Formats: sequence, C-alpha cells, structure tokens
Amino acid sequence: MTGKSDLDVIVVGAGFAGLYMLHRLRGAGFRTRVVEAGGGVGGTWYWNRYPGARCDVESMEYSYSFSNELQQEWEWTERYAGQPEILRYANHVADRFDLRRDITFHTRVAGAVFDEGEKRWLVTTDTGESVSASFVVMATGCLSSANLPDFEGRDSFSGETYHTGRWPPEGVDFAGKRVGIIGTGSSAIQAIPIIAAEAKRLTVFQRTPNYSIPARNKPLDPEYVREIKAEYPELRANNLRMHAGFGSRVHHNDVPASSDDADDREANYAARWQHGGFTFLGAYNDLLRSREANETAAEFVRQRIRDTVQDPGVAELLCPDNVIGCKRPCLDAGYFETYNRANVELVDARERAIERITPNGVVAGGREFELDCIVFATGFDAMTGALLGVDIRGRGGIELKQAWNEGPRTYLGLSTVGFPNLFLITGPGSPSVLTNMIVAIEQHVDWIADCLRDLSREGRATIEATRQAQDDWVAHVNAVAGLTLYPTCNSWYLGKNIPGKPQVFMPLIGFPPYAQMCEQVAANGYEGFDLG
Ligand code: NA7
Repeated sequence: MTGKSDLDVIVVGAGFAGLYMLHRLRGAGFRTRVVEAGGGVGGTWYWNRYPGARCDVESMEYSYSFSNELQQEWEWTERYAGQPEILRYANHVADRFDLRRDITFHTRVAGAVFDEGEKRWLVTTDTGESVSASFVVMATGCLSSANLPDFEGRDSFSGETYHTGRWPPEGVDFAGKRVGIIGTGSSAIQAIPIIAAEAKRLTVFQRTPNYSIPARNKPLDPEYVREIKAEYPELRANNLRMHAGFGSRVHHNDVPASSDDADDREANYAARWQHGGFTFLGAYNDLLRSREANETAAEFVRQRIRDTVQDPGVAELLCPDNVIGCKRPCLDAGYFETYNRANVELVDARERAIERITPNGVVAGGREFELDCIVFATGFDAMTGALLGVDIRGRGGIELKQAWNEGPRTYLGLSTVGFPNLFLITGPGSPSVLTNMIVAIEQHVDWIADCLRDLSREGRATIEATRQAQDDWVAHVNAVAGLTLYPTCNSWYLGKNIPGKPQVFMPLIGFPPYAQMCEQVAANGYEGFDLG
C-alpha cells in the first residue's frame, strides 16, 4: 500500500460488502483501496469452509442485484448454494469487475485515527504500513470475529482443534478419528451430519438445543431458473418490500396464528415444513410477537424432532424450550437423523457443563471424553467484534471501545458520534443479520456511495451523526425490539453468547421501513448529521 496516501476512501474487508463498495466508489471516481486480512475475497465464505457450510437464503436471491448482466450470466446449481460455489461467485465478481487491483490481501487493519486538523483518517496495518484517506468504510462483516471460549486448559489439548469460522482451506480428514464438537448453532447443525458420516465417533456438546427446519436443498430446475431470470428485476424489487429482504415468491400468511384452528395450523406448518426453509416462520404474522402463537410453531418442530430421533431421551434433550426464531433459526440436511447413528453421542452441556479441556479431550459433568479432534462451533463475537478488533480513535482521541462500552450506539447503523467520515456497512442498529445480508449490503453501499457523491458536490469535508439523532435512533431500535419476543433468550443478537459483553439488542427489526428512513434522511439533506 506504500505510496497510496492520496486516497479518498479506505474500505476494510473484501467480502460482499467491500467488493460492491469498491465497485461503486471506483465508478464514482473516488480513489479507493480495500484492505483484507484474508488471502482472497469472499469474507464469510472465505473463512467458513467447514463441511456442510451453506447459505440458508436461496441462491437466486442471495446474490448481487446491482448488475443485470451479472445476475443473468451467473449459473447457480442448487436451491441453496454451498460455500465453495458462493466463494467461486465472489471470485467471479472480483474478476468480472476487475476489483483485485485495488485490494491489498493478507493485511489486517490494526488501527484508524482521525486527524481533526487534516480531516483525514490515518490507517495502520499489521504489516507496518500507514495510509491516509478522507473516509473509512468498515465492511468487516457481522459474523467474522470468531468466538473461542476460554475453557480451562483449552490450549493443553494434544489433538487437532478447529473453529468453524477459521476452517483450513485444505479441509480436514476426520476418517477414523474421535471428534468432539462444541456448540449446536447453525454452523454445527450443518457440519454435524457430514462429520458424523466420516468420523469414527462424534460427541456433540450441546449447551442450548436449537430449532432447525429442513432446508430441502436440491439441484436447481433449469425451467425455474429461466423463469426467475426472465423477471429478475421484479423479484429484486418485490424482495425489497419483504420484512427480511427475501422470499417474495412464497406466501407470507399475514394473519395471526389464532385465526386458524389447531388442525388448520398443523396443516399450514406441515406444508411449510415440507417446502423447507424459512418459509416455515412465515406461517403466521405474530410468531415473533405472541408467545402463544410462537408455542404452536415451536411445538410442531418438537414433534418432528420426537418423530425423527429414535431414542426418546436424546429426542427430549434435542427439543428446545425457548421461543422459536428468538435465536437465529437453522436450516439443515439430516441434522436430527444424525442422532440415530451408533457413532454419535449427545452430551447435555447445560446440565453437565464443560469443565475443562485436557491433553486427552473434554471433561464435562465429571466425565472425560477422549478425543482426537475438537471442533469449536462456538460462533462469533457478533456485530461489534470485528469493529472493536480495530483500534479506532475519533475526535479528541476517543476510542470506539470506550464510546461503546455500554453497547454499540449508532445512527442508522451507519455512523457513530465522535467518528466523522467513518461508515459501518450493516452496523449495529441496522437490519443487517435479520435480513438477506446481500440486500442489506447493497442498500448500505448505495447509500454511502450516494452520500460521498453529495458531500463532494457540495464541497463538504466531513459528515458526523449528531448526538440527538443517535440517541433517538438507539431508543427506536430498542423500542422496536421490545415489541417482539427477540429479547427473551440468550442470543448473539443481544451479545449474550460472549461473557461480559454489554447486552443490547443490536439489529433493527424490519428492512423496508428502515430503507425508506435512510432515503428520507438523504433527501432531507442528511438530516441527523452535521456536515462540516
Ligand atoms: P452460534 O449460532 O452463535 O452457535 C454457537 C454455539 O456454540 C451455540 O450452540 C452456543 O451455545 C455454543 N457455545 C458457545 N460458547 C459455548 C461455551 N462456552 N460452552 C458451550 N457451548 C458454547 O454460531 P454459529 O457459528 O453456529 O452460527 C452463527 C451464524 O452464522 C448463524 O446464526 C448464521 O447467521 C450463520 P448457546 O446457544 O450460547 O448456549
């Protein structure tokens, strides 16, 4: 990066957000550089190479919409794309739009300091370089800072250890091995059936059982693909009107669960279960607002677990007792069936908590489980981890860590007081992880690119959220969450998976009204921002 001190914008991260941000900014004439810690593009899909990693938004919708040529030429092969295919897509986009020449790989941004006199950010990297730019865009992802719990003796284990979010590109051979997997979130639920089929023995350490819905993945029917491609712009436009930015082709039943009797409800759930995917949660409009409604869906899933898992004790252990959808729901391919295998053991790590890790394996509930490999499927320091992993200092030298010590505070999830000219893509306080991420990314990238164009046209050097706008926004995000059942469980949306993390509901619920608000803010001359 040496010699690039004349930059307008530094973008941190070359995942889907960073790639599109670069494309838009370069197109608008801004001198831009992307800095990426990994050795390639793709972000989440570069790092999460664990067996079974797959997107749970359908591939025809989990893809960029900004270029009609791109969406017409790219051929997805499955209803839900697997990690290797999505990574190929990210690479194709990088090549097609000639993005690599402005990306510095194998370089982690370590710090960013705002120089108030110069009105520029000075960015430093772990390779010892420093570079300045007028703007910094954090495209660091919501689920990119791996959570490796600090189990006693963790580093004493003499076998192999892996984290699902940092999987070795060359893959792992589990054949003949005794494998332990800690966690039963989305990553584990995707990986467990595949590891179980390969390993000699698989021990699953489950702290909280999770709801999972069959994905019913399948090869894409060419006729279906033709149909979508013929009306792609309409599909994209319709998805923008959906609560979570996808799924406009399936029926969302806009009535409460109580409007059907028990038999009709059962039939509705069964049809959606058969269809597969998140359609299940579109069965009624109050599943995340009414406990009573939620319980009807939750009990339907528990019954399916009991139907599937032969050992009744194991089945009960796998049945979640919290609100369905409160934690990120999972999609699977044969997850519950895996517990019928003779080589799979489920350990109740809630009752028999993991006490420590030894050179031989994991001790839980007083018993030592001897293992050759441990897979940490323990998730991420979500939404704030990657942002706070960079030493960001704004006006007056204030540290982002300090500004957010009671939880993240932003205006629109895009900007935070005290940090002028710093933008967050899909930051806390925006719909982000509660939507189709690519839709949320495109909306943020377009807003930021338009904002920089407007600032430049008007000769403005800085933009910063006002304290009042930020306070009002944080109150709004909390008020919306408070109307739902989301705050009722120990989810990573609330930061509850990380010991000591402030507990604040981080994403904003509801994409379409949010996107309208962002448009309105811009149309009103960047209302809620101070322009310098
Ligand atoms: P998740 O969904 O955060 O799952 C992590 C799992 O690891 C979850 O079951 C946790 O149990 C478990 N965990 C975490 N720490 C511990 C400790 N200390 N002891 C025992 N068990 C632990 O991460 P994923 O990678 O599966 O999925 C992340 C997102 O990626 C997903 O939501 C999709 O958006 C894609 P807990 O539930 O906290 O009791």
